[in-house]
Amino acid sequence: MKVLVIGGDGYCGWATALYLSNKGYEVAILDSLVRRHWDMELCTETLTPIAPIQTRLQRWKDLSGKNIELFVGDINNYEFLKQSMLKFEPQAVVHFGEQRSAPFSMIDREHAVLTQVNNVVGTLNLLYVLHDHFPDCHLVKLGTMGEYGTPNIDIEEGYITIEHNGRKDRLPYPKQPGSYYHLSKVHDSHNIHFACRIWGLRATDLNQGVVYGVLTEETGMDELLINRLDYDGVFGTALNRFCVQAAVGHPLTVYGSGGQTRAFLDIRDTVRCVELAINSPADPGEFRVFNQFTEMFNVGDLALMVKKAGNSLGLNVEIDHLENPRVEKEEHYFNAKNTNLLDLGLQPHLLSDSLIDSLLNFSVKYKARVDEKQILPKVKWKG
Ligand code: NAD
Ligand code: USQ
Repeated sequence: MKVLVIGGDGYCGWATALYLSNKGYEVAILDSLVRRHWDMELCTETLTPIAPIQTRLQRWKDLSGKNIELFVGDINNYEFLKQSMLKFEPQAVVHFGEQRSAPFSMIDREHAVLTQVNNVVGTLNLLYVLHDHFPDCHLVKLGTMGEYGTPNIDIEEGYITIEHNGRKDRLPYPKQPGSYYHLSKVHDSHNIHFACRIWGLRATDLNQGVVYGVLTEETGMDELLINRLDYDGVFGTALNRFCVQAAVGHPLTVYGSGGQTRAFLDIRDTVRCVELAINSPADPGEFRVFNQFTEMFNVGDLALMVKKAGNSLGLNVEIDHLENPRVEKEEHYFNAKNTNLLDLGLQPHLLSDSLIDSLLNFSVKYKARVDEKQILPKVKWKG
């Protein structure tokens, strides 16, 4: 199967492109490389030294004998996107190519606008190319668990059956996202759902939780294939940040009380989930939603797990509770369903088994690259 990975130079996309290529799919990567540009603007770098995309791909070809075609450009440029897709003729498109940081989207008006235009217009362009040229191609789109927010009822997979005044319907699950970034994903979901209903496109929205880890079978084959690992206050995510903080002796930055519960998964499960989704495509006209995560934790408990694992490696790990820069509930109910991917055969990696190998060991190995000035959060949701 021919699979186009949009955003294939990024954290999830790079691991996925190599995994699918290794499995025998014919893979192409399309990426504007804008994420590398945003890192430069923020004066930050991934913990792990990532090679230029062309070098990475050449190394992959030398090692595996497999070619991954590369299209460098922006999906907001419709002509570029259309011509790239006409050349490659994908049967499935996996779309990771968005601005994905909540703090980045909350810096100021410009960053909120950039995030929503980049994400919503890019996805809309993609829907039009699919409609005009590839109506049977399966769109696998990365959404986020954060689309749902933290409602006081169980979170279903995309839809909820509601009885109202004696009538019943299966409706899109209510969305209460917590940043302009998370909102951009809600807007995408609505646009994709509409395109499925009106044009009969087939799509799967993968509402992914927070991803952790840096090691996959393929990215571990050679240092030139290493994946990015963000630890800074803008692009770094909770658990990845905690491990890097533990490695350099910085107190773990739990925001507020730490009772915020989120859904998590290992990057090795991200790549597998994408494969499961493309192998059993949505039907024409179907907008399918999978909640893509394996375990739920609150950030305070995560910090305790990192402290325990860090101490077992001889690190001296302290936990700090910072004033929360975000506006979010710190004590709340959170119970999300995730049976769709398990039913398709996902066998989860558990955090308790991978914390040391996939995260703490990498953090210690590359700790000399850490710029401690980048650790504390600088973006506030209010004022
Ligand atoms: P990333 O920033 O590492 O990668 C995104 C890639 O997309 C980058 O290489 C960037 O250059 C590219 N890109 C962005 N806008 C583009 C555009 N307009 N045209 C072409 N390329 C563009 O992000 P990631 O962590 O790999 O996340 C990938 C996707 O998964 C995102 O959609 C994100 O919302 C979603 N997601 C990520 C996580 C996580 O924890 N990392 C969790 C849930 C969902
Ligand atoms: N948090 C801390 N300390 C930190 C960093 C974060 O306590 O140092 C807390 C945050 O306040 C929040 C939780 O941890 O309550 C998660 O924050 P995060 O930065 O790890 O994740 P988030 O902003 O939600 O975004 C990340 C990805 C995004 C993806 C999302 C999945 O950047 O692309 O969509 O995870 S989810 O959280 O399920 O929406």
